[in-house]
Amino acid sequence: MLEWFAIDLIKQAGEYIRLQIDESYRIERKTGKGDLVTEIDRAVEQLIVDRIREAYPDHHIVGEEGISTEPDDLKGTVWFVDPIDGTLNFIHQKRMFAISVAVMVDEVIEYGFVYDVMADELFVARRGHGATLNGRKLTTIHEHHVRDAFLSMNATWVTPNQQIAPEILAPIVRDSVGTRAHGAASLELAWLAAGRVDGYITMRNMPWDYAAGKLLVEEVGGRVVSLYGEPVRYDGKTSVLAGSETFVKDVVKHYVIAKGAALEARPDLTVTSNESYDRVRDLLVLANPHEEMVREQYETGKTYEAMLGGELVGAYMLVRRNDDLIELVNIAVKPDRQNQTIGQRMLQDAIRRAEQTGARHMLVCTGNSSIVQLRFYQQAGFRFDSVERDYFPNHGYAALEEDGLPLRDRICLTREL
Ligand code: 2AM
Ligand code: CA
Repeated sequence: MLEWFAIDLIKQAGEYIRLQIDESYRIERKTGKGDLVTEIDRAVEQLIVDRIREAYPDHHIVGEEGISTEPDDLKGTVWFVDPIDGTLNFIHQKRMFAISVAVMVDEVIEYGFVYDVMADELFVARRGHGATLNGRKLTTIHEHHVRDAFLSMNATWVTPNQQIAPEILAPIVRDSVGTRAHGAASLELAWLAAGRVDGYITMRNMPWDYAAGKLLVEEVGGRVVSLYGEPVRYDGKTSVLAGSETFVKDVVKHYVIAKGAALEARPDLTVTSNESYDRVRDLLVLANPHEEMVREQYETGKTYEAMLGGELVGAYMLVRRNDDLIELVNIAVKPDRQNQTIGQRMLQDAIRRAEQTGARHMLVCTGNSSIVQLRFYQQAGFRFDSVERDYFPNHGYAALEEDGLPLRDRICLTREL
């Protein structure tokens, strides 16, 4: 069966690495000084890919070194393979690196294997069946807040870097019991599942780094999400925040989203005053399909646009209702840029700008079926204020369903500034 096949395969690959580790091998640089690949990484991936293809010719394989058949989508069975996770450790320390293999069936991870090659520790998770370390069952992890957690995180993320402002994660390092940089994502997640660390944070992982470790953590009651508390993606780079439910909530709420920290998360995101309606028209009508209304709001209010690198990714408007009240309207994020916290950061920006106008309250209205938005506004401190029943059908909006709910009533929320 698949589990035994995978274990046998990983043990064989591990044996090969142990034989090669003291031999000389070629090292190449991939994207940067810390991103290296050796001949061994490639040879191990080749070995694993060959055996999977022989045993399961219809399965897809996504491997870090690209010796694989990358699927167009994640349907069917997909293997995520990192032949050596923690290549820098492999090269320099000759320990603390792992073979990481995950098996996904129809977009759900069913098996996760993380093998610490030099320690000969094999962590196995099967969805719904728990997790083991060398055959011994792992128990449910303990709940920790940041203040009583022992963490694993690379120092990179608290020094100037491309992914996050250092001031966001530095307080977590300061408040925790201790922080260690272990340098192999899959192993750090496996150790979390074994209770050896209480939290793991990184800003840059690929599915082959975390997919196996994520299932290990989940099978012992932990959570693995993005740093902003969103589900991690399997189609590209993501941040990873892992730990007990308590730890994950504590980090997202009190360190990342609190005080508008999310606004700084991408240093290359800027929000500035918009000067041309045509530039933002397509975005604004995503938020409100009634263009005449949008056009009128554009004339009476102020519009802001969000740029990520050179790309226009979002827009919103502020409309003054009276001396005390300012309304946020038509906040929109480009569809392929959604769920990347851009909306959150535009909202923080809007609140800051509204504060500067001297208004005392901020208003925002949305539909009863916009569950995500209702959550999003409440997280930013907005509270329910009023409901206008049947606002949408009465104002000529086309029948629309979101999350299985018909769009009917307009919900307005307010927040003190
Ligand atoms: P690797 O050794 O297989 O490249 C290092 O802190 C951790 O992040 C390791 O698990 C490492 O995996 C991973 N990592 C390093 N550089 C990365 C990159 N550019 N993209 C994704 N993951 C990376
Ligand atoms: Ca690797």
